Amino acid sequence: MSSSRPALGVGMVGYAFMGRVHSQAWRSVGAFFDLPVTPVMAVLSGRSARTADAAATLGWAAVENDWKELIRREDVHIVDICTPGDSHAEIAVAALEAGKHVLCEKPLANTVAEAEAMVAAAGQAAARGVRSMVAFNYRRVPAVALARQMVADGRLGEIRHVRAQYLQDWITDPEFPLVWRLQKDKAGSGALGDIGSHIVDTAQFVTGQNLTGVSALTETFIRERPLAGDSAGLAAGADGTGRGEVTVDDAALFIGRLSGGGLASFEATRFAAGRKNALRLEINGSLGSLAFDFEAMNELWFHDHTLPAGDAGFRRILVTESDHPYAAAWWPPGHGLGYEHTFTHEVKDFLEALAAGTDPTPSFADGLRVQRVLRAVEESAANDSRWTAITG
Ligand code: SOE
Repeated sequence: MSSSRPALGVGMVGYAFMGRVHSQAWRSVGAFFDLPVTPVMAVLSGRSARTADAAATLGWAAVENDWKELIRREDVHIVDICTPGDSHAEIAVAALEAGKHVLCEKPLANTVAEAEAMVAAAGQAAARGVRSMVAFNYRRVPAVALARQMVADGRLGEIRHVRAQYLQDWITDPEFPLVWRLQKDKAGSGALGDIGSHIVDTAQFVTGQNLTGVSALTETFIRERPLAGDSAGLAAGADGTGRGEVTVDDAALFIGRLSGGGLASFEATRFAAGRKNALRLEINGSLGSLAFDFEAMNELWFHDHTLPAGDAGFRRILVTESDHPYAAAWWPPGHGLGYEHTFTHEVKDFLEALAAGTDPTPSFADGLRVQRVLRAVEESAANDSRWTAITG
């Protein structure tokens, strides 16, 4: 569809879960969206001997074993960072300084200090026309984008409550191995950073408001786990060589205030047995309410409180009509989208911003804002849930 447009070479670092889903997005985006540029899957970087196989399977033309070499390449214009959080800052700052646009997985970094360095590098790069974006993909679920539009259009009136949950169950079994997502030095935090970061970003995105302070509880239910043979991802097998300490939270609960005066509650856990990827959001405003659950991601529920009580109820909007966000590019009404499409939408919006010379969102500054909430949650939880303002 977009083959006669200028080409932009993509270099991706990391090829586990996020690398696979980003590859799918880069592969398919030009087939469904009429883009102003053509992304070229130029090079994949990974440290292990499996990188070449991964590149062949996922559709990357070349391989580098050192990400620094990937950044140096002239055929790479965009660096897509799909590694654990401990390397985000180093790779992103180096890429931006080398004049490469950067798409970076979430959470932006493992600490506020790293995120601040990334924002500073992004600011300097932007002055040279080099752009950056953090990959909070759930903003690009059509139903979530529609929810934001409805709030912005005033359909909910004044926002009083936000109830956000991200519920998974993949580490409920105490014998599930100690993968990198359970190690603080690699992941920064546990459920809090991995999935709590998503609900903080989604809540702030949909309401257009920021959290100003929090009071929090965190817990680690299983403190030791079998060492992981290969800590590649969610399904890694244990290698039977002993046990190691879980150094992150298993669950985080917090309440907060929104800049517009509303109250918000958040729950992030990987111990909600039976819940697989339940990113849920309910918003109550003076004129109505919205409810969303990613496990039924093509649906948005709306209660219009201006209607006569007898008629109002909650009505289901099937977010697959051609006038819904992103939907027209895909299938006929009612046929629905999945998890991977959110990443396709993400790279589509990213590429359009690059072509237009505008700053894509969410920006690194948005990622830093989320990082400050995560830090406040950890500080509050470490201090008997003391109220902790979000500063900076
Ligand atoms: C694991 O909890 C995980 O893959 C997250 O890392 C992703 O960000 C989320 O989209 C799904 O769950």
